[in-house]
Amino acid sequence: MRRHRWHGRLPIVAALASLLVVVLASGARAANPIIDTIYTADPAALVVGDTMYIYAGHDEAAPGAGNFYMRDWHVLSSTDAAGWTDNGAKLSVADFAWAGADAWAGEVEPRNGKYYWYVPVNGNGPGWMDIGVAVGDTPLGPFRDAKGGPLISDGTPNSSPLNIDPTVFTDDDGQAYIYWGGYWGVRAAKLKSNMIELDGPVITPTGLADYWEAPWMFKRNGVYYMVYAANDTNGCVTSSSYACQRYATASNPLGPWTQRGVILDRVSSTTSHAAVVEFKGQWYMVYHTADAPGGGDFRRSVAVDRLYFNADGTIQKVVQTRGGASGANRALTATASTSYVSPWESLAAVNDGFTPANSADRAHAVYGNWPQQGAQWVQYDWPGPVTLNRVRAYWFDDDLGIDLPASCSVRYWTGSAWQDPPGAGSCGVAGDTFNTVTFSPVTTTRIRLNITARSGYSTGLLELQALAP
Ligand code: FUB
Repeated sequence: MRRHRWHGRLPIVAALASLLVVVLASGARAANPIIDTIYTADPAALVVGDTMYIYAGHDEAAPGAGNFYMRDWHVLSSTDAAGWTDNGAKLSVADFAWAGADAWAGEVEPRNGKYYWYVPVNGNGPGWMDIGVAVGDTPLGPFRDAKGGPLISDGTPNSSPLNIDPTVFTDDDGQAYIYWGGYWGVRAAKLKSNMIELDGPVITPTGLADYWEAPWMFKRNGVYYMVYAANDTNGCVTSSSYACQRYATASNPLGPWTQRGVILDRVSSTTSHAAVVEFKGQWYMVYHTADAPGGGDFRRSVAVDRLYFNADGTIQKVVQTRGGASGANRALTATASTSYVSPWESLAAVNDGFTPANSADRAHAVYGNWPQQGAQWVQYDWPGPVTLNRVRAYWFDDDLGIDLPASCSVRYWTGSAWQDPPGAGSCGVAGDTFNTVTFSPVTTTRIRLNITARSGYSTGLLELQALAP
């Protein structure tokens, strides 16, 4: 515990003591879907340094619309695969002078310090979808058309019945490959080292059984993996309006492939589109669903879940989590409010998913209520019911006017009143650690942490978790 007796800012107390301000902060996103401020789809993942980027389509269809309305692509990023930032639209159909609509599923491949973004778009030429390529100097661009026309179109010999969904993979020897195609028509070709021209003929790879669309290629332990959307009724889906994700393996980047099974069951949207990526020693599947509020088949949202390999290199089926996995920190999807936050501090700090090193850790923003004293509170609200059985508080202590509290208690909203959670243990006030309050599970839309300050001090929090059973 830190002790401090500095009161230099206390004269302001009188001026501010009467303030009881409710401040709203939107929670960082980590539970699925990872972003709900816009609808996102067709994710492709790329790890650069300590950041995972997701290059996602942007669904803008009106509620109830029966078609895609997609004009640009957004880049999402995270340094922990839990809290995600939408960096905005970084490429749009308008960046391709020869295209007119349909910003469908793309993928970014790094090469020679540049980032090549392969995207299907409705070209203004004959046929429907073409594949173009943009280039940028950083993972966030800015990106520009790298070619001035399609890389692949209906005029490309042996092209797919629908030229969509490119995935680009660069092997250890530097040879890059592009796979793509829809309407059951998967195709593959080598790319020249300039990354904007095909190198040799388009082939029709074999063994990708029940392939429908959305290929994603990667390599692990010398084995080539292809994940793709299938819509067969032989173990994939019961209605071919939907899709699952199957995967296949090969010992050569152009196949032949051996289909290995389903690794993502049907999602809530009719389409299914996935990427698989290793990030900071863990493997993830990034995919889309219709799970966001107001979502649908043309208003999809990107989700991220863990993916596990067996010892023999086969892949376990991904467990789709909604609103967070069991034991997940539901605070990440809550809206926080408080009795008071100092104007220079941040209420959003309490549910940004940060794990502090100690109670004085200012590596992230912090919540503090100086110069308020006495009773204060921090509350979480959810748009729908969540089930919780633990709350964990990491107290902030700045060795100045903010100290560890004298006491605290957790309460939950029954729908008409605040109540103690059944069997709630004591509310700890230790520094440099998470203080856990455990109780029998409650299903609620609100919880509140009541805080009583030590005499002469204010209080603060670095993180306040609310955990699912
Ligand atoms: O988003 C438009 C299309 O839906 C994509 O290109 C397909 O993979 C499917 O997700």
